[in-house]
Amino acid sequence: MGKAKQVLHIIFVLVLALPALFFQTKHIEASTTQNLPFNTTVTGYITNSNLEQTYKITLPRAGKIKVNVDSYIGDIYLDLLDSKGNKVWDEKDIYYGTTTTPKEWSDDEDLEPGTYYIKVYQYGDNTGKYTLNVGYNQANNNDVEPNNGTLQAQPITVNTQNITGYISWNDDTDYYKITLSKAGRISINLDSYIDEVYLDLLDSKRNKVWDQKDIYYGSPSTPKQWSDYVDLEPGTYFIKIYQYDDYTGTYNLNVHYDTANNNEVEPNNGTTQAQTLTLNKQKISGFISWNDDTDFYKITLPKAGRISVNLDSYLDEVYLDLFNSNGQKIWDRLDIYYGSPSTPKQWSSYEDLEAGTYYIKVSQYSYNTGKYNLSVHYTQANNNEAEPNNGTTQAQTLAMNKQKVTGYISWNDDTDFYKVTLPKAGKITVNLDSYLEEVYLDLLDSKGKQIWYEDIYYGSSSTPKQWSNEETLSPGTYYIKVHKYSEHTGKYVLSVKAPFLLPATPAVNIVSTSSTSVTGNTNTQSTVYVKIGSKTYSKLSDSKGNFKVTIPTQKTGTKIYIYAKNNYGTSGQRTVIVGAPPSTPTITTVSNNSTYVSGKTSKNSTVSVKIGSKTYSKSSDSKGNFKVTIPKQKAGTKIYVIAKNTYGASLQKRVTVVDRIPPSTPSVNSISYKSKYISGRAEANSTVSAYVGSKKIGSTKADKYGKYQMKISPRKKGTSIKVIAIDKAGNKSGGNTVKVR
Ligand SMILES: [Ca+2]
Ligand SMILES: [Ca+2]
Ligand SMILES: [Ca+2]
Ligand SMILES: [Ca+2]
Repeated sequence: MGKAKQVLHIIFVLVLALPALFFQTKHIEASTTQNLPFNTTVTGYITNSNLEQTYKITLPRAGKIKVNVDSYIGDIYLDLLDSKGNKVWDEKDIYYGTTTTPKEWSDDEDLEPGTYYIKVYQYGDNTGKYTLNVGYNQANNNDVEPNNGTLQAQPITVNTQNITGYISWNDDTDYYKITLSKAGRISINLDSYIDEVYLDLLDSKRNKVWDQKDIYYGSPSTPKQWSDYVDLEPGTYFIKIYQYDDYTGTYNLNVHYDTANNNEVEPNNGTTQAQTLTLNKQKISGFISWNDDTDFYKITLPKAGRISVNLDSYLDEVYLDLFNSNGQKIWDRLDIYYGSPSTPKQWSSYEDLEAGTYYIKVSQYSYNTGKYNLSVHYTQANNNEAEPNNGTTQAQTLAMNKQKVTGYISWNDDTDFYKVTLPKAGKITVNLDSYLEEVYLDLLDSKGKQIWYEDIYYGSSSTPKQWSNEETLSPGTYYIKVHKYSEHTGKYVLSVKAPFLLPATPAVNIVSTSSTSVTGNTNTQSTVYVKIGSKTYSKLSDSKGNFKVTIPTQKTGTKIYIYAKNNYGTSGQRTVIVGAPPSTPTITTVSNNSTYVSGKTSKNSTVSVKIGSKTYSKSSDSKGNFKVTIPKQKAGTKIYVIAKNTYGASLQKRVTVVDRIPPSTPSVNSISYKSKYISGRAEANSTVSAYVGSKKIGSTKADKYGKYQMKISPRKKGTSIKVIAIDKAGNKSGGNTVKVR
């Protein structure tokens, strides 16, 4: 020991002497305890009279000390004690030192702040010199001790706070507390500079979310960068970091937190807590977490219909169940997988259900957690069948020819019965438009015995299978049974036609503009309807099926629709058009030269030409023109023309045959220069005139025998006299020119 060091030694001994008296442990003796600053080398001697020395070190903050000993002694012991005398190190055995070559020994320890003692003491009877030096590195941790249990747990602000913690010889556990205001995902990130360390995550009741996550391969130079996440409900949680074996050191800790933004209403963990989901409107965002593995939703169908359940799942895998109100499973743990936080699995499935309350259960698959969106689309079936109709006694009566019933086969209704009753034998047709992929239809007799059944397939919700079948049946009651094939559900439209029970399409007599009723024939005791424009007139047919329905008179061309109804439906419809008799014919002049009578009346009418006792007839063409051939008639003959069609006869038209034949050239007896008369023969009753040049010199009327005698003044010999005759109609004969002799 040098002079300076000896002085120091004495000062230390003096300073330490008094407080050292109070130490309770016998291992530390006041006479040999000295303060040892860090990074200061002190030399000590073990002799048979000085068997041990104690050094005191003080750590202002937690950190790592490194104890270095160069021992020139064959063997010595070294202990490290805390301020209470607990042995951090017990009997570190430093051997193989010699007086010439020291044993270079060192060891380190992570320690909390405080006072510690290093005790060097004799082993056996070995004596000699040693040097001691203690290095110190602050851990620079910012965790707040004590934090050794949930009650002391240090709060961490998620997303912002970075903790540097420290596991040391005398602090093996650190607790941190996080508070989640909403459900969400936390990621715990730990950079561990420790060889190996444990991490637990606890809920507020100290249930272990994570148990002994073992984080290893850390080192003071290269931390292990570890991270893990978990989905949690709102609440307080504890992170516990604690020692593995005797490994110590620092770590960095932070917690990242993303709220799930779920809008479900917890607790919703069973049917009684089930959250009501509004059909077609509500999109629920739900969350399956470590501490919530089940969500129940309740839906209510006011009427039978189809629900589509849509789930966007951000979970790797999740279960979905559908129950009815009795707890029966409609869907049993449908397994929805391939979801991920970045790309949800877009899943959908549908079911046809009767009216009622149902439950959807979303539940955890294995340890998968995360978010999902749930919505339910609902379309009413709009079926008009009368449930219950599940057997012959409940069978719904189906009105043949009239009724189309829309029925529905659903998960909870697999059978519908319908009843028809035939008053007489005949052929019926059963028609089914099936929107089901496949369905059975049975025809049963009055005792419920099957007559036939049919497997009707290839229907779809968009395009129904249009099926029909005919059967001739004797009078009686029959049942039609529509029932489920396998698991197929959906809508159908059923009708039964029995045309033989309908009234015949009425036979209708013509209706003219003068008609005040529509008459005809159909089945007996049927109500006959006459529809004109927006008005309908009706009357029951009589015991022979004849009917007479009073109507106001109608204009020509008016369309009238006639049909009959009875208890089994409506007959076919007859259409008649109101017609009128032809118009009074117009006639082109008929002469004694004519070989026909022509003119115009209404189209397609029969034109009759009556002359004396004879009648000649012909149809008018499509424009109403007609031409009826007749024998030539004498002028003055009366002709009667009338036109007829199905609606009646026109007024009669009378025409008189006109004269169009000129008289023959009159004969002229010889005329002398003394003659005072010209005579001859001409057409009976014609007017005979004589001309000299253009001058009329006389005129007379032939008698009924054709004789005429005309008074003239005598004319000179050689004078040319022209004689002509003109009949009553003004027809002129040729001229007869004679010379006066
Ligand atoms: Ca602690
Ligand atoms: Ca939930
Ligand atoms: Ca039904
Ligand atoms: Ca039914």
